[in-house]
Amino acid sequence: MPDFAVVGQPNKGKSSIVATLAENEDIAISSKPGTTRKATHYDFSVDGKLLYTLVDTPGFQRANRVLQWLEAHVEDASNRVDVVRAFVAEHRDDPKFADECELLQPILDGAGILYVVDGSKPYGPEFEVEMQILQWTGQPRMALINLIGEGDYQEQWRRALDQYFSIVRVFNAMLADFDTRTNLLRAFAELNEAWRSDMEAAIKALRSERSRRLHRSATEVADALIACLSYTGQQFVDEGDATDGVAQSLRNALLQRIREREQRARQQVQSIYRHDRMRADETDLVLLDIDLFSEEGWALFGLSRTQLLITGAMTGAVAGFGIDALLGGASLLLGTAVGAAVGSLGSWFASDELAKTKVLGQQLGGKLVQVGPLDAANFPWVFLGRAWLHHDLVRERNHALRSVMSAQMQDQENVMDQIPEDLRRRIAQAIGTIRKEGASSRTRSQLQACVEALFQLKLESELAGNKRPVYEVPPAF
Ligand SMILES: Nc1nc2c(ncn2[C@@H]2O[C@H](COP(=O)(O)OP(=O)(O)O)[C@@H](O)[C@H]2O)c(=O)[nH]1
Ligand SMILES: [Mg+2]
Repeated sequence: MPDFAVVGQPNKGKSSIVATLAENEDIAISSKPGTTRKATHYDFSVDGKLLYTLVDTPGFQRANRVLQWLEAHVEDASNRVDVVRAFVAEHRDDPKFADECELLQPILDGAGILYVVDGSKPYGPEFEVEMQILQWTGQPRMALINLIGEGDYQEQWRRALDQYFSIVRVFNAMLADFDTRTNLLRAFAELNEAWRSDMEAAIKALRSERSRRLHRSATEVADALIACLSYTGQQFVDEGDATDGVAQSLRNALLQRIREREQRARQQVQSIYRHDRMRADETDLVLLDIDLFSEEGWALFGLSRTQLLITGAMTGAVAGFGIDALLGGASLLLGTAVGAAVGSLGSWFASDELAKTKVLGQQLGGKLVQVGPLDAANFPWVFLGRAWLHHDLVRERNHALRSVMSAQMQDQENVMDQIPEDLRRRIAQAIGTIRKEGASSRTRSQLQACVEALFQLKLESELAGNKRPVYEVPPAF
């Protein structure tokens, strides 16, 4: 399988590139130069199959001295790689050249070269020395221009790099999307004929893994929603004892259980995308952070009141449970009057309407207080809206990004109002059936297919004028 050694000066984003291409969130990335001391191999496998290996290396430290040594020891152009080999053999234990030996060894072992430079800083002759050393190895090589700061010296860099590298690309390991990543792998295939079929297989595997991940995530989210719709809380109380306090604490416990189930689904989705170590506080998104049961969250992630009504009326799903609550008594109005009455209102949230309390008399005396299941019409939409945004953020998040995830949207936007009508209708039907009849394997796969269709939609255009959610980049950048 192809190996690629990522080399360059310290602090040019080598480890970041390795983290993104190997989907490894454990690789140390730091603004402190010298964080990477040893050449480390990171295998990238999908479905148990090794696709390629990336080697993270320390940066060049004494390139000038190395080139001097090489030039002093070369006899003719045909034995250049042997001279590099001799250099490493002779200096292996010399601490002065520890970094150079570490970075050259994998190349001498057959790795392709990915030379990383920072295109936001000017080119300088000191880089030419490094490029020459790499050229001496004779290995296939590509240059990656990383734009770390504000400046733009790409043209200058390209002119220099073109002389030493067969392919020169701009690549941002933090923000590259899936297509940019696969395009880069395609360029790897062009570097060396011998790698072509392996790299093409890797791209194919990556694509099918992407749809598999989406499918698995949709299944997790559908299952979590089904579970949340089924939860109830019950407690026995003696005859004559008050039930209000009991109902209140059952209700709080029910909501808490649902919050935790949502959290678990998020963890599972993160795990599917190999973001296991993303801690809870790192997913405390500006938006996803909003409490599952809050007016603010429902306004953003639920259907608007109008859409809820239209969707409910279309499918008959709302009618059974709470159309009066939904309309605040407006259901006495008819036809267009209803639309007009609710059209100007935002989304609907009433915390006391979330779940009903029943008090059941018992044969042997006493009472059973039951709270739930949750019957608020908008709950499933809020749940799915949040899951959609969360999935989108996790899926597009590169493993080099260590910052807090964040997205921005216009406050007044109803996320779920943006999905196409036929999908909205399908979701409403699936949820309606699950609420009425409970989940069967048929309704489960119906809902799961809906969630999968939802996750395939891009959260974009209507959102705050941004093409995509904005991913916040840490201030240090
Ligand atoms: N803005 C920005 N910062 C980057 C990019 N790549 C790396 N960095 C930052 O640059 C620093 C060095 O990155 P690292 O990958 O550890 O570089 P290495 O020393 O070459 O391995 C870290 O603080 C990174 O977060 C990039 O594409 N854009
Ligand atoms: Mg590093």
